[in-house]
Amino acid sequence: MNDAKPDISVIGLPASGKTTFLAALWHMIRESGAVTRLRFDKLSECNYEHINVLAKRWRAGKKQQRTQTSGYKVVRMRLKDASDNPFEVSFPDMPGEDFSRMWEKRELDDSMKAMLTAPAILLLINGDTIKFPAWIVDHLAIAREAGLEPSEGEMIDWSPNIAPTQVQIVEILQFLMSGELDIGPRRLAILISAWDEVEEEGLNPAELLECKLPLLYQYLRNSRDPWNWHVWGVSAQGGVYEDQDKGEILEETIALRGLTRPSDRIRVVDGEIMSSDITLPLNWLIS
Ligand SMILES: Nc1nc2c(ncn2[C@@H]2O[C@H](COP(=O)(O)OP(=O)(O)OP(=O)(O)O)[C@@H](O)[C@H]2O)c(=O)[nH]1
Ligand SMILES: [Mg+2]
Repeated sequence: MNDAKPDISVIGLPASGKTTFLAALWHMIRESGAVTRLRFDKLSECNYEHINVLAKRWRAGKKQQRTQTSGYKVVRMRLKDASDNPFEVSFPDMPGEDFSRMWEKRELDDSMKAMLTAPAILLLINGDTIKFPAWIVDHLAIAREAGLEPSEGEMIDWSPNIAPTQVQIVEILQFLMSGELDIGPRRLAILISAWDEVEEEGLNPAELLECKLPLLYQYLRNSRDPWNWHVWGVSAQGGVYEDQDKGEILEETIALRGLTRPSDRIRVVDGEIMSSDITLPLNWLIS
């Protein structure tokens, strides 16, 4: 893997929407006639075949497959802004579990170190699957309801992956601001993904962050670490995609597939402003 430092790194917990975001971005910056703030320059590391397969799946309205360790591919993409200044975005298209493990165990190799010391970070949080704080007794109650009653005397151990989403994320952000990863103030774009699933709650992205992830919101608002941050809601699919591997057929996906321009599925929400330009948060990160 390339050990040079990218300008922006894209990170997120398991199933946070990393691969879907990459697929939608790749499609949109190459769709003829699509209007985007940033334009494609070149791929600096990646095989086209891998990324084209992701975009093809996205266009067909199929869920991305979970990224497997064996399928781990780094994608480094060069984009350019309106003044033709190029910059590099790194998408370690790796399973989110690898990120989780890295933070749980604090183990980093050199290429990960280079990636995580990028001056700008794009962090994806799946708005549809936020894990709220819960007591072990609640986990027990849920297990019982599902008919998975633990046997007498069996203990449910705490493990980092049952921690609430916001606890894991604050931990990750603190990790990025400590020790050898501490490079001083940096920019952070928080993207609440699967926005189509949460928008009916009537909150804008910042309000959702405050209501559903209050610990994260307070950590950022109180400038506990020097993040220059902003939050967007992003729907990289525009709605629910069928899980065709399970034979699912959904009206919602059929409607999305019917749009003349696939990039019209995309929605990027900044406060009360809506756009379909998926490059806007990346543009903010480099501006
Ligand atoms: N409704 C909706 N679901 C989305 C959207 N973006 C992603 N998802 C769903 O979120 C889930 C995870 O998306 P992925 O892109 O595979 O996430 P990932 O971070 O690459 O996951 P791993 O590689 O497994 O760590 C999938 O079921 C997607 O269909 C969206 O815009 N809308
Ligand atoms: Mg993935």
